[in-house]
Amino acid sequence: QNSKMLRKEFLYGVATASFQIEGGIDSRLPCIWDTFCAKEGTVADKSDGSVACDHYNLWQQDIELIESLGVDAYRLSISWPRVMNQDGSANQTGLDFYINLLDGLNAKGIKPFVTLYHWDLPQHLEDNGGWLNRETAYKFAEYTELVTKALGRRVHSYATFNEPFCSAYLGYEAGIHAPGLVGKEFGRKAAHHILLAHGLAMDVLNKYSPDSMNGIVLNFTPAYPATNSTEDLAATKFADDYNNQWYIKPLFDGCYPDTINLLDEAHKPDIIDGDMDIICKKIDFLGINFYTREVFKADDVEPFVVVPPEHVPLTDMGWEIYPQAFTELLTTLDDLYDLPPVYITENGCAMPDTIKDDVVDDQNRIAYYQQHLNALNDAIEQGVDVKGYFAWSLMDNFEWALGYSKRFGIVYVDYETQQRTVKASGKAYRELLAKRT
Ligand code: GCO
Repeated sequence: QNSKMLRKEFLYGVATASFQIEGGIDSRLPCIWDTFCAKEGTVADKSDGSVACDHYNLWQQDIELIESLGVDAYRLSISWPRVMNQDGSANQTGLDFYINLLDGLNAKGIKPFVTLYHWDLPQHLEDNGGWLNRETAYKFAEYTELVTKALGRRVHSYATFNEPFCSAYLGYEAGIHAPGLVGKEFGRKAAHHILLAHGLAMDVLNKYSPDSMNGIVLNFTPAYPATNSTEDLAATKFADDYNNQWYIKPLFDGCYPDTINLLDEAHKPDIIDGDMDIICKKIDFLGINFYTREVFKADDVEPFVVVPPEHVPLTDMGWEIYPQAFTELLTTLDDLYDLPPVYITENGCAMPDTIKDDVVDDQNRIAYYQQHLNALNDAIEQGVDVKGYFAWSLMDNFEWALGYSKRFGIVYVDYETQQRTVKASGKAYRELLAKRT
């Protein structure tokens, strides 16, 4: 096959996030997810991140695990409350953890892709209003400065944020993620401060880490209409603007989607003169996370409602398996925006895995990956400049509001023993990567 994706230049990796795998909570400040997990009715299995995959202690063997998969890169995130004290000074123990980890990866030739914010806001900042407080954006820039100065040249790529949609909408509007606020008046305001923080941090990254590839990671759930009626098409456009374009348009066009004019005054972000210029900065790469699509229809009360998937293939999350949306997403974004090189920073699925005699035969996950890699290949053949792909996730981990009940890893984790077992999908990934020429 003559696919670009089978050449050595195309980068493959695996991804994780700090709160989902680290544990080691005694050596860091509390974050909003610690607080959220401790509340009644927030996490399906009543679990938390206090141990998770115990990666804080097992990081050396985890580096060997990553190496054994034959990947080129590892995407991880830094826990803000682990590296910065409340007074803004450095927590050297926390920084050393990441320095050792990065040195270990670099020694094996594995490129570190570092995300600065994967949802674990220090609790003391939330107590001060969190992302509803503009001040948090400036704190984020200070944190970025501390990290970039401390980590030096160890990082191949920095992403400011992972999925602003999830932090803003799920955390401050729908209330299903930390900090669990509910209200339409909160989501857009939180989103604006996160995007502002991104822009401020880009300046810091370009100043203190000019040689790394610096950008941001966005998630997209492409919106499809239930029917071709004018009403359903309009509802779907609204949903797409609200969930997807809201987070990318300001980065490239320096404005929010026109849908903003349909929102009540109280629901609009607090934009100060100059903000949109800060947000609309050149980025070296765009990270895109893709899992599924959603179907929408018009409604008498809400601007749009989701039509739950029926009689279609689903993952263990209940998410429709629809790889064609992956291709269409990439070609559409490429048409709409002047994109820099793209990295697929997350793609994967939860499946109801079982382990027997040290074997996890997850043929369903292998099929998901094959379909999505093919869909990605189609987008590349249609001209989208995609340079790499990360499987979510390296290993099973804390799946947020669903706790440990959902397994996304290509490596199985036994949470009793912390034993890691490479699944059939992990072996298939290794074989694919080994075939590259
Ligand atoms: C994400 C998250 C991951 C989730 C994954 C599955 O960025 O959405 O990075 O933390 O575990 O998406 O829901």
